[in-house]
Amino acid sequence: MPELEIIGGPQSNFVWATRIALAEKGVPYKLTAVMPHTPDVDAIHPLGKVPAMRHGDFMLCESRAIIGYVDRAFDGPALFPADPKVAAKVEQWISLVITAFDVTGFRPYIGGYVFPGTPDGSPDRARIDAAWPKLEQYLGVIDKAVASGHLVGDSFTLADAYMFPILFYLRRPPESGAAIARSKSITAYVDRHKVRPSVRDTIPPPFPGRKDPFEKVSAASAA
Ligand SMILES: N[C@@H](CCC(=O)N[C@@H](CS)C(=O)NCC(=O)O)C(=O)O
Repeated sequence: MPELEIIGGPQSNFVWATRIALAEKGVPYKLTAVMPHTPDVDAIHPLGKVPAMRHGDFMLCESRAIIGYVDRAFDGPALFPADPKVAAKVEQWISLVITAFDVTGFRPYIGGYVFPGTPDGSPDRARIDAAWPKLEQYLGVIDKAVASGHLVGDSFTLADAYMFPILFYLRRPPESGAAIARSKSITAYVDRHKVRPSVRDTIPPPFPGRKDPFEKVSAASAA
C-alpha cells in the first residue's frame, strides 16, 4: 500500500477534522503542512483549498470525500455507525458544519482576527462585526445540540470531529469566548473531547512565524 499523504496546514479546522478521523481509523499518513493556494494544493483542489490528499497516484480533495475514501480503502474501525438513522444524523451535522456553521459564521468571524488583511495587522472590525450576529445565533443552536456531550447518540462520531475544532478555536476571541463561557454546554463539550486521544494528539501548533492575535485577550482573562 503506498503512503497516504494529507496536504494542508494542521491549523485548518478541516485538516484537523480529517486528522481526527484518520487517528480514529488508526491509519498512518504523512502531513504536508502547506497553506491553501500553494502548488501542492492547487495541483489537486480546483479551488486551492485544504485538505487535499495523495495516495499513490490517486489524488482527492474535500475533507468528507477524503475521510470516506480512507474509511473504505483502509483496515480499521468503521468511521460511520452501521445504523442507517444514526449514520444519517452524523452526515446531517457534518453537512451543517461544512455548509453553514463554518462558511457563514466561523470563517468570516475568525478570519477577521487571524487573517485581517489590515495594513497594521489589527483585527478587521467591519468583517468581525458583520459576521458575529450569525455566529452568535449558531452558537445558540450548537449549545443545545451538544447538551448531551455528543452531537449524535452517546459516543464520539465524525460529527464531533467536525464540530470540535471550530468550538476549540472560538473560545479565544472576545465575543465568541464570552458567549461560550455563558453557554450551558459548550465548555463541557470541549473539555470532554479535547482529551480524547485522536483529538489531543492532533491539536495544532500555533501558525509558524505569526503573532498570536488573541495574546492580549488571553492575558486579560488570565489576570
Ligand atoms: N468543504 C471543504 C472546505 C475546505 C476549506 O474551506 N478549507 C480552508 C482552510 S480551513 C481553505 O482552504 N480556505 C482557503 C480558501 O477558501 O480559499 C472541505 O470540507 O474540505
